Amino acid sequence: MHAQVGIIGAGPAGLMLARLLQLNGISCVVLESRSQAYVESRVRAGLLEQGSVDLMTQTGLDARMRREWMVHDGTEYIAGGQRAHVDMWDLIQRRIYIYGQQEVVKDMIAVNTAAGVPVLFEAEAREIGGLDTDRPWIRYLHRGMEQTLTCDFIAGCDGFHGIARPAIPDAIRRDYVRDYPFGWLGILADAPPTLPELIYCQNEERGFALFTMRSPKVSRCYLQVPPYEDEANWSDDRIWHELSLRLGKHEGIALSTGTITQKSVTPMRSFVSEPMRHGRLFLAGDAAHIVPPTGAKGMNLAISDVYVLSRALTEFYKTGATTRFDSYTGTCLRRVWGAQHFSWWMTSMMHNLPDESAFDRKRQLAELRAVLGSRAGRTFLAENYAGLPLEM
Ligand code: RFL
Ligand code: PHB
Repeated sequence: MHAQVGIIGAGPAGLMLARLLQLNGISCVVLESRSQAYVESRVRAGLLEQGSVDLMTQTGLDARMRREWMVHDGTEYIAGGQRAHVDMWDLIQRRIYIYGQQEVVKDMIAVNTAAGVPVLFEAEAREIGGLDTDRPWIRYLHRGMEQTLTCDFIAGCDGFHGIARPAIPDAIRRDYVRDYPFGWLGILADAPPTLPELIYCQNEERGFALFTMRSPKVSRCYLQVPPYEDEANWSDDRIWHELSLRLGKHEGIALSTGTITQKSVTPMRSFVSEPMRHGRLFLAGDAAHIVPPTGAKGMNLAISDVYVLSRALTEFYKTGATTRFDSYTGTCLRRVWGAQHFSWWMTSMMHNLPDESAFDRKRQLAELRAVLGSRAGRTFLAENYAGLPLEM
């Protein structure tokens, strides 16, 4: 089989790239190791920035999203027992959108398949090669049979554990890593959101909690826990009790509880690998970088990477120009490092470190008060949270 672009991975990066290429008349094949049912039910991110929403709109991926999303003009913070509201609309005239990643993925699969883009599920890429030639290839296993896809370019959209990044020789690749001494226990519950807006809580004694949602009837909540905590240690009662303690008592806020339908623990990591291009291989999304979820940037970065990549590929097929290939790493990494800084900053400001001194705890609280208590601080937070432009 041959396609102009071979895409490994049917997450937000691979599927958005497939859509952008198809709209520009470039042929591609998407190889996904998991089943369609699995990728469509994997619970992950929930927050879309304006830039991601705009791109989904321009590419005709917005019909169901517009019916089901929850539009947020502001976000609530609780720190040191005090509430603060960051009104993004008032500060920067931008907002954020809640629409689950698995819904984004479902819509992208439906639209791509309806347009005739081959998305092969249970097709695991095993090896890639020919990256320095004009005929790179992907060897993959589909329905028990080993097959080869030849292409002009390979897009490694295969997430953090994929095979694309390790195909860049160690001598060329540089990884920047920071692991955090905590993780997030995330739950989905049949419970209306506690507030219509997201609540980020920093509790001096007990740590971080986040109250978000998926619909008017479904809450998504997160608790800071040790990094490799076993979710089996967390009974439903213990989760609700802990969420209630971290939230604290505030007028007009009553914790909304219900049946927990899903729980899982995610370790937290900041990671960047460069370069994002090697010969005819391009990395995009989690394959090249990971951010801790506190800033809600991962899915949005995946979408902005492939926007940049689609422009480079479109220009190449239209004019033969390769300048955008050469600038791909630099263009993406400017935005990635901006998001890395913001995600690290939010994470370190909102979580309790296990070995933190009493001084550090007080300093952290003072920082939160300084940021949330000044219009300049809230504006900085809002600008980064609501998202930087797609291409910087
Ligand atoms: P994905 O979604 O991991 O997709 C990669 C796909 O590649 C497949 N694959 C292979 N296929 C074929 N052959 C192989 N050899 C393969 N190896 C892997 C995998 O099966 C998979 O389907 O990466 P992508 O597309 O780069 O998208 C990245 C996002 O998924 C990720 O950054 C976000 O989920 C991060 N994230 C958040 N991002 C946001 O923008 N907003 C949020 O609110 C937000 N919250 C979160 C998050 C991530 C979380 N977890 C669980 C990590 C909250 C959490 C708890
Ligand atoms: C989510 O809705 O899952 C979500 C929202 C904001 C975050 C992380 C996750 O910072």
